[in-house]
Amino acid sequence: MPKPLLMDHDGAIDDLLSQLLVLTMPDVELIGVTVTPADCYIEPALESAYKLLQLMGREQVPLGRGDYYGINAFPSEWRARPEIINALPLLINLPKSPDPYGYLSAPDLIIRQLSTATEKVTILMTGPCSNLVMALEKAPELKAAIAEIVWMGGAFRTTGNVQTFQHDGTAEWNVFWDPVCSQKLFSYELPLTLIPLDVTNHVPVTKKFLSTLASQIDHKLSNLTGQFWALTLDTIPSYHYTYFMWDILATSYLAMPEQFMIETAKANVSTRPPNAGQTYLDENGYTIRFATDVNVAYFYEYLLAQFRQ
Ligand code: AGV
Ligand code: CA
Repeated sequence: MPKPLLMDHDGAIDDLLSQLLVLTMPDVELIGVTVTPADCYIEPALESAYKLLQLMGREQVPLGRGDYYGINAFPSEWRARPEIINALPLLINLPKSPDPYGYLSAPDLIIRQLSTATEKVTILMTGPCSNLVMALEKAPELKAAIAEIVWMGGAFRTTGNVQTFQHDGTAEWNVFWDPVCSQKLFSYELPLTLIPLDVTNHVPVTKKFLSTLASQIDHKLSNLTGQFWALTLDTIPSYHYTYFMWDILATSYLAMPEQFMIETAKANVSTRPPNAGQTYLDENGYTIRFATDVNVAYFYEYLLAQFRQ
């Protein structure tokens, strides 16, 4: 029996690649996708999410629209990328997407899917966690319906990737966007596994990987994902602008948990400047799990195999 999965993403290129990867997994039954307007503008991102469902013949999977805008906004240049995705040759001519304002709000879709599920649901989040936290604030009893939460977020024993005013650089963006909801999520002490920068730093998007992916371009998904990834290389080649397989690594955890090194720890989230959104180890904090390492070669091979469709 495939395990039921709710996914919340925030429309960046690796979020969309992650949605596609989920749709290739035989052991996962996607029961809903909600989109957070964080690393995207919501209308084109909902269209991208719908187009990927169409491409895989899964347009019956319900989408939910995030209406809450976090505390610390993402840079606009990052948010605008789904417009380009929607114009790619494999996506532009798909039948028209629904009106983005016709969707249920994201927390309401999460509540509906959790309350009607017949077994415990796994939740994958590849953007900020606000939609889930708002759903659980409204319906706290649904915490019992969650099997595990897998979240790309945080930075524990490494520097963060936020570089902005009134900030010391210790936070990771998904946590920084809404430090208050992030701290609430930690405080629930649900089975929460973080895939933080500590482990995603091991998996950059490399030309070597893209070159191997291109050698199997006769497979439709290798063709499409190769184009997605090429769009991420338009950035300045310095640490803070290297594109990593952030969300894709978190998504792969669903299929290959045994390839990760996981640590259980007590931790907390700062909600104030100069380190708002920093996730830090703290004996008096909350119990969480986070990945510290992964079998890198296995991970890249896994992606190449999944996209040979
Ligand atoms: O901090 C990583 C998160 C991931 O969920 N996002 C990108 C991934 O979707 C924010 C981010 C950090 N650096 C970025 C980001 C960059 N250079 N471009 C776009 N987004
Ligand atoms: Ca993301």
